[in-house]
Parts: sequence; structure tokens; C-alpha cells
Amino acid sequence: MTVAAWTWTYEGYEPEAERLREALCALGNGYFVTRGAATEALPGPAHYPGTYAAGCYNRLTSTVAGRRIENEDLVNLPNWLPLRYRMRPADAPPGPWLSPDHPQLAEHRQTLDLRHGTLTRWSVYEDAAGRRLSVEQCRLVHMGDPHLAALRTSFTTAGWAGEVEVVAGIDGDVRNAGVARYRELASRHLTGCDTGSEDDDTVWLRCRTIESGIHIAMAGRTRTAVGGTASDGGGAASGGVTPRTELTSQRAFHTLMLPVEPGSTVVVDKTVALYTSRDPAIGNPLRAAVDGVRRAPDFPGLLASHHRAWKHLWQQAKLDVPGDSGRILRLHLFHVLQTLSPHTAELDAGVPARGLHGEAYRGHVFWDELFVLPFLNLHFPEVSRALLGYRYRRLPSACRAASEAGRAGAMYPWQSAGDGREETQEFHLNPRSGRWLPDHSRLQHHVGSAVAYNVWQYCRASGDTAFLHTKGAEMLLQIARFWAAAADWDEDLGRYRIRGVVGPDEYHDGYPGAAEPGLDDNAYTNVTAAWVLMRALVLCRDLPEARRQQLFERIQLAPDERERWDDIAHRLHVPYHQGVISQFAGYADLAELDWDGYRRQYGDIRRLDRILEAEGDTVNRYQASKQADVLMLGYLFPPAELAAVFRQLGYAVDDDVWRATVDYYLHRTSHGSTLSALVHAWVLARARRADAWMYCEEALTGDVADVQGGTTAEGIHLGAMAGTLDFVQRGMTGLEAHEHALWLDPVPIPQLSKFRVRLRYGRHWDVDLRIRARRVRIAVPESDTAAVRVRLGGRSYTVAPGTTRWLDLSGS
Ligand code: IFM
Repeated sequence: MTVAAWTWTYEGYEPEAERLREALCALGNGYFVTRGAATEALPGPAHYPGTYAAGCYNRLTSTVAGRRIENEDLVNLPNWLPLRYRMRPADAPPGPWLSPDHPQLAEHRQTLDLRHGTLTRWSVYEDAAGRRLSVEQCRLVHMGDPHLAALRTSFTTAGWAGEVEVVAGIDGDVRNAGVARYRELASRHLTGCDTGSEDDDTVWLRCRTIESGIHIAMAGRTRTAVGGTASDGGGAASGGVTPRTELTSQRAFHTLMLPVEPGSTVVVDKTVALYTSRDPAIGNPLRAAVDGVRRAPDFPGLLASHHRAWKHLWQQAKLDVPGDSGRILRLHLFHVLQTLSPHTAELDAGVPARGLHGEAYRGHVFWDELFVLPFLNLHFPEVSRALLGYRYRRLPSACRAASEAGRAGAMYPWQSAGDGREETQEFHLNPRSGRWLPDHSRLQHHVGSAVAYNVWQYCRASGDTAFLHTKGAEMLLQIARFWAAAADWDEDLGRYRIRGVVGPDEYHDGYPGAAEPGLDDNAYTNVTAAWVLMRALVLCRDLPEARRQQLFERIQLAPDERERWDDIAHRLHVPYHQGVISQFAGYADLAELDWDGYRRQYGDIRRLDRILEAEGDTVNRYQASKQADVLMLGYLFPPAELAAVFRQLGYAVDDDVWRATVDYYLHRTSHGSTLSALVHAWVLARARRADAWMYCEEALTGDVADVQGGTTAEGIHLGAMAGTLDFVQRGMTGLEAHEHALWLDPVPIPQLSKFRVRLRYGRHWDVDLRIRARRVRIAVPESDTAAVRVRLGGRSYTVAPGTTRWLDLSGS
């Protein structure tokens, strides 16, 4: 692989690496994403050509291990990629259909161009008689018009004349088969497939999802291009070749016979439009798709407008970090923007944990937005707002879930998808043991605090009081209410307790040998609950009187509820042992794991839970965490705020306690989630520790090196990708965007001592921040808005529009 500033090039074809490359070379626009699969290869072990539209889910029932279970999946849509070809020499029988898997492949290379949002593949084939066919193919998923995608394929011959036969079209015979662990689950989500054609050069396919009833339509136009200019659909009349149309109930294809001379180049352009009945402003998706391709410009025109759209995105989300780290960060930013772009702001869609790049976790929405929105807030606040809208529209569902659990307020689901009900599976497969096991991860009620935290962060960074006082307040208050209902007074302890939960460390889901799942007094859950309750109280106080009354009436907030919130916010229990914060009550009683022994025996022990279960043991018996749990608190809260939340609860967490706590869990965490290294990098950077870089490196390489062993091929890790961007943007700069000032507190990491970020802050669209080892440069573009106030090292500065200031980190 060669990596340049804006390109990632994979030399040669490696079938075993192909699915990983498909995920890393996926193209999308925030409305839909298509994996970077070869267009000429059939789906199989090496190839999985998935296409996924944001928020397009369907529910199916399966029977596994004798139980009926329901799952809602992000649906793999009809495959628009197919474009196969073969040589038909004039003097010999037709050759075989070619693909990278065919022995005639002589050369192969593909380049992902981040700046322009294209994937270009080059293949050279040579048959036994020395006839060569070079194929260059460029694809895009349009960032300007989110319904369009296109492929330009150029064929150049050497040593023969005859025809290149090309078959291109849309394949509706697809299912969700991208994750081996889900093999036993029902996977056919589409029904009612129907195909047709329009004009000479357009075929279409429509279908609908079985249970959610979403109508999906794709139309594909195939044209030949002469000298790089596509024919206008008039086929042979305009110098092009008229395609032959072949339709079956699930496939709509064109076949073209392209005459070639030795050394000549022929070009085929395929343009596709995708619409669904979930789109805003939609009538008939099929009509929209057919009209969409009919109106679409030719490939050069599409490419030009696509480039412009990407140029604007890159301007809004600039992050310049030198060297290899910078190149990886750019790839992360590329995939974040392909999953969540300004087009997403028009949709009812959440933050899918694995991007729209594969089927892992079924495209569900977890708490990962906690690592994504803080980055988006400072570039695309309207996208953050829309993503919070996804949560707001599911507030009634979260309130129903709370009420069914006998609680007040809103209990957001651990896994969310279409309508906001709990989508967490009840059983999961341990691929190591082959056993289906009960899944209690739905007890991760801390997801509600993540929603509340994001509401607060977004509103603070964007100054969007309209949202804060309306939807934001309603969510925040209902989440606070849930925590108040979850907390029980313990007379002996003289404190409130929240029992029966699971913390971010998903390994521990119960006490060893206990009949019921769940843990008591999870420190992360309790501290964030106390924070939510306090924020809710502050917000109640700050709401304009008329709005306060309206909201209290709307959610029927009783007069004494706020008193109880206040009491709980000050008296929730946080357990300690040996001078450190305990992950949950009883953590200290668990056995110590022989970490070295397990590492020696298994090498990679990231999924220690699976290893132990396969051994007939359980990770619940050990002081062993999958990912940051207590330490998550040091990710959410800068040191002063962390100390303040603990003070509010009547505990002292000074530097010594925190340092001891960090050390304690560092030695007891297996990092079985990509989020873990990221959080540790933040926590250690904030504590000014040199080992921060090691975790930062692991977080950076998580997907490009597929650190979690085969998981990236099933979808990128969006939280970790966005989290690394935010690590530079806020973690390294110590940036906090307050309403009246930007606070800065840069963290010195020698390996990342020089970088530049551009932010949207208030009405300034392009505040330019450059960090050097000892200095910070802030430039505010010319405008008639107020100066930007900056707080650094305990002092305040102003930077007027149109000016630049260098500030010395030593305080001068
Ligand atoms: O939300 C995460 C969780 O924290 C760890 N397991 C994977 C989930 C989805 O990314």
C-alpha cells in the first residue's frame, strides 16, 4: 500500500484482504454508501458488494438454537455495481469473463482519492495468446446530488481486434450476508422485485423491504463514450453502441458489444439513481429514479460537480496534521463525512456505529455518537442537530420503554434503529465456542447520559438556545427523570444507588453466580447520572419563564421532582477500593487475571470474554475490562470539571486519586473495542502522560490495520474514526467552545506538536487555529461579526475579524 497526502493506493490483488479494502474504499455521501467491491466479480468469500442507505432498516424473525428471535437490520440494497466484461477476438472464440480472481490478471492497482471522492481501479489481463485488455474504472457516489452514483470504465486493447462484451446493470437478488456470525439469521429483506426499461439506455429495478415496507427504486443508464464524451442515448446514431436490454424479475441488465481495434480505447459510462420512499419530498421513488438518471449529466459533468461538492466539504472540515498520522486522520475524516454529511441533516437517521460501510452490529445506533458529535459540532452543527433530532423523534419510544420497565422518564435503548425500540439482540454467538449466549448489554442505560451530554455539548458549541430550550430540554429532563426513578435510597449507606446496570465495559454483565444480570453502583453510570440531573436543574432554572411552564406542563413535571433530582445529584453512591474509584460495587472482590499467562497462551486477548467463555469460565469472575469504563469519566470531563462533579457528590478526586485510578485500570483492560484506545489516549493526554501517544497510535491504526482482527471488513468503526479527529481538535488543543469564549489548553505530545484545525464558532465559519510546540496562532477571517474571545493560561485575549494573533503557551 502506498499512501500520499490525499490518496491511498493498494498495489496488486489480495483476495484475503479484499473485504477490508472494500470497507476502507467505500464511497458514500451521507445518504447512501457503497462498498469498494470489484464491479466485475461475483459476491463470494472475497467480495461483498453492499449498498446501504442511512436509516433504511427492516425487521426479520429467525430461529436459532431452537429460539425465535427478531432482528432489525440495515438493509443491503440492490447492487448497482455489476459491470462485467470479456474479450471477443475476431479470430477466436469469446474469452472468459474477467475479474481479479481470474488467472489472466496480470496487473492490478486501486487508488482511493480522498480529495475528489473517487475510487479508481486499474487491471490488465492477458490471455495465453498474448492478447491484452487494460481496464481503468473510476467510480463516484455523488456528494452534490445524493441520489446519484456513476462508473466510467475505459477498455484499451493490445494485440487484438474484435469486440469487448460488457454486461452492466442492477441486481436485486441480494441479501444481508456480510457478517459470518449472523449466518444463521434470516437475511432476505427485499421482496416484490420488479424490473423494466426506459429509453434505449435505461433499466430500472424496484422492490420493497419486507416488514418496514420501504420502497426502493434504482435506475441505471449505460452509455458508451467516444473520445471521453458520452453518447446522448441515441445509441449508434450518435456514435455510441445501443445496449441490448435483458430483464428478469430480479435483474435489469444491458449488454453492449464494443468494436475494438488493436490499441483502441472504448469507454462505457454507467450512471445510477437511487431513491426510496423514506426520502423527503418524494412521490414515486421509481419515477424519481428514472427521471434522475435521465436528467443526470454525462460522467465528466458529474465528476466536476462531485469535485466541487467535496471541495466545499473539505473547506468546512479542515484538519492538517503532518506525516502518517495526518494521512490516516484524513482518511478518517473522509469516512466520517461519507457517513454523516450535510445530506444526512435532511434525513431521519442516527449515527451508525459501523458507518454505512458494512453489516456489523446490523447498522445499529449505540452511544458512539458521543465520540462523533463533538467533532461535527464545530464544523457541521446542522448535522449534529439533525442527529439529535433522530433521538428526539424517538423520545416517546424511550419514555414507553421506561414506563414498561416501571420507571418514569426516558430510557433510551442501548441499540437503536428504525422506530427507537430496544434492538439489542437477546442472544449472541461466541464464534470461538459456537455457543449462543444470553446478551445483557441492553442494561447499558448509560446511553441516555450520552444523549444528554451531546445535547449539552452541541448547544454550548453552537449557541443554539432555540434547540436547547425546546427539544434539547425535553430530552434532558426526561433522561434526568429516568435517573431519578432508577436511584434508590440506601439507608445503611446513606446514599442513593442505581442497581442492575451494565457499564461501558461490556465484559461484566453480572456478579459471578448471580441469578439476575446487572451490576450495582457502576461509577460511570452514577457520575454521569449525577451530571445529567444537575444539568437538568440548571436548565430548568435558565429556561424563559413561559417556556418553563409549557414544558413542565407538557411532561407533567411534579413540583417536588426537582427537589429529589437535587438530592440525588448530590448523594449518588460511588464505590472506592484501595484508594481508587471502583468500576462497580464488588469489583475489588473479583479475582485477578493472569494477564501474562493469557497473553502467552493466546497472543491477542482483546476478546477475553470469548476466550474465557470458550474455556468454560466467565470474565465476570475477573478484574478485567473490555474497554474504558471508570476512565470514560476522564474522557467526558476535563480535570477541573471531573473534580467538580465528584465534589458535587461529596467525594474528593484529586490528581493523586485520579492518577492511581488510571494506573489501576490501565493494567486491567484488554481494549476489546476500538473506542478503548481512543479514550485512553484522551485520558492520558489530559494527564500529560507520555504513554498517551501509544494509545493514540493504536486508535489511529484501528481500522487501516484492522487491529481488532477482521472487524473492519464488516464496517468501519465510526466512533473511533471521528474520535481521533476530535482528539486532535479538542483533546490536543484543550478546546472548549463556550458561548462567550474559546477556551484553550494545549497538551504537549511531541509526536503531534504541530497541526492546524479550522472551526466553525458562532457566526465565524473559518476560525483558523495553528498549534506549535510553544505557541498558538489564531486567525479570524474578515467579517462584520464580533471579535473572538480566547482564554488561555488563565488570561483572556480577543482576536478581531480579519486579524491573526500568536499567543505564547507560557502565558505571555
Ligand atoms: O458502542 C460500542 C461499545 O461501546 C463497544 N462495542 C461496540 C459498540 C458499537 O460500536
